[in-house]
Amino acid sequence: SITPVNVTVTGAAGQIGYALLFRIASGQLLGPNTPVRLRLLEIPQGVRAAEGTAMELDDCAFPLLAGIDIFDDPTAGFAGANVALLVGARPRSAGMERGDLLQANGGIFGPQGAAINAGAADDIRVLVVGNPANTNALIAASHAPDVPAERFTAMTRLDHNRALSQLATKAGVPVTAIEKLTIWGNHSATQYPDIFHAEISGRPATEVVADQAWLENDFIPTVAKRGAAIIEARGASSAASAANAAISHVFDWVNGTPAAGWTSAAVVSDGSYGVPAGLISSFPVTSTGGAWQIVPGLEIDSFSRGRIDASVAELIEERDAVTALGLI
Ligand code: NAX
Repeated sequence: SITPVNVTVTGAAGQIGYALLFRIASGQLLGPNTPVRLRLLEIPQGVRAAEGTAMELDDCAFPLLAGIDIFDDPTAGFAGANVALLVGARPRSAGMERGDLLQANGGIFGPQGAAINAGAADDIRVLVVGNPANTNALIAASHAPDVPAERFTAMTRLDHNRALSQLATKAGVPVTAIEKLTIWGNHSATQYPDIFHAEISGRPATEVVADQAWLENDFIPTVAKRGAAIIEARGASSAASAANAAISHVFDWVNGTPAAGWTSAAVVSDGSYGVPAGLISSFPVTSTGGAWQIVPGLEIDSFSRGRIDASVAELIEERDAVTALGLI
């Protein structure tokens, strides 16, 4: 029998955690032949609720679920972890300044990075979901000097899926007809959903949907502000769709992306496309051999250049702010 893969999930008692854990335990994170052992990491106030979720996981009698352990200490929670989903974060409360938000999250992601460095498995792969995701990933990576920086990623797959859905609706095609869409930059309102390389049933998307006004005034802002629209409608932030994106990100990372096309993920920059090396920024990516590769050599026109640069400028500001705060 196969040794179970240890999957640590932080924020396990939260709403994304609730949408995520059952899918992991059912085999959707790593595939139908890989048993998983769940390690739920919460703050002390979240442990009781995590225990309740663990009871429900037990009650599903998932054949692939080899065990569940619950922790409120990061060092214990990440010990032996092969996959870590960093979902728990400090949300911005009313009147909170950005510096305070970064500081509070530095207090979470710094120690978690150190705990990953100290005790995670050699093949550890980290996906940061908790916001500000890119910069939280940068903080965690900077506290894990013995872990290759490429193992720290942040989630823009939800933005990618939102863009796929919006474009498919506009073109009147199924989402499966669309390839080569990209989310660039930060997982924030400055992100740039790029259709200039996208294809719809093999034709350039910009030919199928030749509507620059729609692109600028509808598509880009709708994708970038979708999270706020969900909160407005649902009275709570995206949870099942965020969990779905996290599942797809890790599944593709481990199992590889299909031969055609690409997806989007925030990965450490190697300097490609003018994004300063070391920043964790969203790129068009493929996965082979268990590692992400940035899709090379795409032509970037001046419209896209400006949008990418604006989002990357925000990432640089966030990096400089956490550097000034001594968080990296
Ligand atoms: P919830 O507030 O429902 O749950 C967060 C959970 O994290 C709570 O149970 C809390 O006790 C726990 N937690 C807090 N600090 C912790 C720590 N130091 N260690 C372990 N657990 C800790 O939030 P939820 O709706 O689940 O969202 C979680 C995060 O995902 C938020 O930061 C949110 O902004 C972010 N999102 C990111 C998205 C993305 O695309 N990257 C989209 C969805 C979501 O907005």
